[in-house]
Amino acid sequence: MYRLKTMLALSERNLSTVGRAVFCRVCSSWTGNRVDVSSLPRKYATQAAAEPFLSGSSSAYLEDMYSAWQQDPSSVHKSWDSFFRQTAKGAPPGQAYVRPPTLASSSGVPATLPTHAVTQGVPIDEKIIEDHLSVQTIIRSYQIAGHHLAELDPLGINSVDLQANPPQQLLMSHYRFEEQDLDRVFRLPATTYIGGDSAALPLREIVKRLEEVYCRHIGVEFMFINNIEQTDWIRKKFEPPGIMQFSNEEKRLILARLVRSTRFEEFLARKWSSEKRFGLEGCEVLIPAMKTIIDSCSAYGVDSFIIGMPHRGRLNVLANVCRKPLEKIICQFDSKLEASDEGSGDVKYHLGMSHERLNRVTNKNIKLAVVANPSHLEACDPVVQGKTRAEQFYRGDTDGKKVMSILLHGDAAFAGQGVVYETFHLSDLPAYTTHGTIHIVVNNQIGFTTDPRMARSSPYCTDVARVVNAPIFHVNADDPEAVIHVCKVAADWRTTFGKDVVIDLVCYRRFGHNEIDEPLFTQPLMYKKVAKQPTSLVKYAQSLVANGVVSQQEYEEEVAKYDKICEEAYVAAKKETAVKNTDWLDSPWGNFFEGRDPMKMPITGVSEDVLHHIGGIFSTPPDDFVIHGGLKRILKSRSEMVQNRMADWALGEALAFGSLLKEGSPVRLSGQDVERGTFSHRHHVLHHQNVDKSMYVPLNHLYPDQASYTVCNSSLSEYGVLGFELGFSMSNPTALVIWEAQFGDFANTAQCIIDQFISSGQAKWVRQSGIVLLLPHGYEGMGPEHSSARLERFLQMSNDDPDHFPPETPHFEIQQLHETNWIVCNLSTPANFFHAMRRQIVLPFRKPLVVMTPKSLLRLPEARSSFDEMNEGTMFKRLIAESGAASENADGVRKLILCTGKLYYELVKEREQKGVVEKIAISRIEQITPFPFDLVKAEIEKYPKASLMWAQEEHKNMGAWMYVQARVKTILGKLNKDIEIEYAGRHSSAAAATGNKQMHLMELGQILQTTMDIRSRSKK
Ligand SMILES: Cc1ncc(C[n+]2csc(CCOP(=O)(O)OP(=O)(O)O)c2C)c(N)n1
Ligand SMILES: [Mg+2]
Repeated sequence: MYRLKTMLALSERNLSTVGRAVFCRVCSSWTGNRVDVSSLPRKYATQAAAEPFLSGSSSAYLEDMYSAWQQDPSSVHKSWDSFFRQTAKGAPPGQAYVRPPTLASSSGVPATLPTHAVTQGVPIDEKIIEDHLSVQTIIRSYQIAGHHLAELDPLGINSVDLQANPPQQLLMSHYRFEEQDLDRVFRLPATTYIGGDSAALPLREIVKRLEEVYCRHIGVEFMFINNIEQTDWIRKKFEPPGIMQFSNEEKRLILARLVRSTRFEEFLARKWSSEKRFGLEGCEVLIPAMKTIIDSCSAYGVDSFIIGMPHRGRLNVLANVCRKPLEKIICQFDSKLEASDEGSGDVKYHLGMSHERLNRVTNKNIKLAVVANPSHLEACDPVVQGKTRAEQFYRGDTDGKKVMSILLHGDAAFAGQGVVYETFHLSDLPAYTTHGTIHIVVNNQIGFTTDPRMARSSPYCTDVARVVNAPIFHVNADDPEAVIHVCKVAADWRTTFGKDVVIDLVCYRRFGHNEIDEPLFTQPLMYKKVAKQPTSLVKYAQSLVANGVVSQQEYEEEVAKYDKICEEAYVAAKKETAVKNTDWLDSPWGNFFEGRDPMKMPITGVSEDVLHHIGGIFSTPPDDFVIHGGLKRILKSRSEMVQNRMADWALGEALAFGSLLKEGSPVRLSGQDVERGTFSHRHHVLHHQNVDKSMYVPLNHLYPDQASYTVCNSSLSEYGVLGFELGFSMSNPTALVIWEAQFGDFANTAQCIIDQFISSGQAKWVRQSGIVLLLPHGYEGMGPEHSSARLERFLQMSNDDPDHFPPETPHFEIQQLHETNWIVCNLSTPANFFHAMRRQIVLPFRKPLVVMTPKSLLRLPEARSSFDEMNEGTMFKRLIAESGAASENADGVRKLILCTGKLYYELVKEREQKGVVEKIAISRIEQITPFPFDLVKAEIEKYPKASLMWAQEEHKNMGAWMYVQARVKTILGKLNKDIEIEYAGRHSSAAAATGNKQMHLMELGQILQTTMDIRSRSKK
């Protein structure tokens, strides 16, 4: 017997009481081990024997039997077949039961069932039923909980599920069996495949086979999945005898791949002993594992793999999975080589790449992309998913048969980082699914210096995956064949069900966290054990040599062959004179940039006809489509606006989207409640009031040959969903991809995506993205959390120099856009919003765009735009200059107020009321970054006698004040003007806004009062 681990999970209900000593005697006879009775918890089963037949306690078993019978009556024992038939005919349970045959027949094969009439009322042989229930329960217990006892830790010191003892439900319980019962033959239930061709087996053999399947080097965690077809499928992949057999050729392939993986790390360690590379030592099997997944999925038709992974083993994956030329990797170790192209670069274990190669096993071409990622663990998960989804979308790969993602994780990060959970929750949503991701956890049982016991509260580091019913295959990484088997099953699973699956590679970390760390400081015992541990390559090679699969000489030749490849690459790398950041691009855009003049500022207006056509369809529901009365009114007023050639915010947005769709650019708008719009202003999806799930998206019915529009309410996640949309935007530069926050301040839960990817992605990884962030912003008395989208943070991360006035060339505007890391706007008119959206796509390059979007302006009549501002020849305005009375008599103007966003309308109203329309000019800065130095300068020059003021509704330590002040100072210096810019706005504060409406109004009143005071003169 493999181990003393006979279990009875959740089983007491089916068993009658038997003394614990009997159980222990039985177990020890099976295993040869002595069982200490006193150490067993004293637990007694319920008196199942005393229960009437079919009490509630047997219901789980019965349910299984019943569903198996429903699918195939011959799959259950005849006694059950008969029972269910009788019940179906209406017999009460007590009478439906028919006495079974003698199961422990002398021949060892169960006798066939004698038929009895339902009404005969033959007494029930409860012992036989209970024995069968017990066997069934034993089998089920292994299926449910065998993984807890599997030998997963190659070091044999830790319990990978953090349980020193078998968990509660695996406590050895009470059997009714005596020693001699082990040789009794039991018919196997339909819910197991351990029998192979045998329909019945002796109990001893049943337990032995279950131990082999569930308690050796693979721990299959799957019985929590609430789908019979799927659990049955998994059983078929692990239970049949001999299922895990490999041909000699397959074994040699595993060995060759293990040689590459192991010798690559050894090569790097030899050449750069103290250089950080986050080596894979201790989990070298990762490389054969990934290659197996790719081989299998390639055979199933996948030709594009998008991979996300952390630091550990990344170089090895690039070299041996993606086959990035070795010399390119080696070059990254040469600190003297500078990048010859754009970008500030990143450390070598964060870089991405994209590569096409021939898969030698399937002889098919495949594309492999590893997505660049920051140090922030797991942050790239949703990005990979978005990129994968986008590729599937553009290729029409509606069920993920061509493009798939593989995500690698560390054990500590997988358990600890919330974005893992957020990403899992996207996995089955219609607009976000990638039809199954294969997750591989490099579970080295440590996170930097922290033990699993201190790093997570869940038994396994993989428990998060259970929320989406992903099967989890724990596997001892020192058993390469077991690893390869689960990889094949994982690939089959994805292909069959299109759902996520997790491979938990339980391994160890041979050295410290990085190459200069000393692990003995913190894990002395573990590392003493590691020091004695031969590599899995050595162990596997020895076993293959011993079994005659390869000779020692063949093995050594394989090693020498790869060592030579590394050495040759090393020599070749020495000859390289420069590195190129573009060599490490994860999402190259082919010839997108070709033929585009990077200095051409595009015009964004569209023809009057187009505006009318889109506006008309956008405001008209189809005939016979019953919409809500309130919505009818909204559409009617939209229609009137179109007739009057006016647009409110929602119409301006729709006109932008619609015109891009017409021109062939797909548009995707994703975020919480975006379909209707948080403020009920958008209504991009019309719902039939009488037909369930009948919807109509007007923007998808504009033109027969238009691009497709996707508008999708997301899960309640910012980090996950923004990451996803960023990934989506990376795939195709011709698409407009937009993420909208419910309120702008919620974007800070996605701060990592904003900081690490969006603001700095191009600098670090030469990766462009035209993603748009719509962040509702504005002080309207809604309290601290619904007012500010934290404009100041975006401005602080902008890369333009406050002290540098760029050269005033004809290309000023486009040059600034070309150089900026992103564009930050606070827009005040629908027309400008329309142009900003369109400009994203017609620009000759891509830049992220962050827009502070309005709330009250959505309905403010003054904040509407005429079609004149959107039709041909019009374009985006970085600054909207004063155009009223003040501008007509500039010399008489006493004050120039610069502002941004919705405050403009409040200032204008106040100016009117105070009767100072001719004395105060108000100009709006619409694009804050890159700062319109040239236009602000022109405004200041225009009003030579005016003082200068910045007005904002945010607090002084927030909003655009500090950003604007520094840049206006530069302008004033250039103009030799001896004035300063004054401030009007809320005082500094810790909270973003007051929670008190009265206070809010008071503060606003003070701001307006300060702004309208024309006595001030901003002298230095
Ligand atoms: C979000 C985040 N927090 C903290 C860190 C610092 N850090 C780098 S590696 C590491 C340990 C990771 O452990 P694990 O996920 O098990 O991966 P391993 O290094 O063991 O392969 C930590 C805490 C980080 N990189 N990212
Ligand atoms: Mg770890």
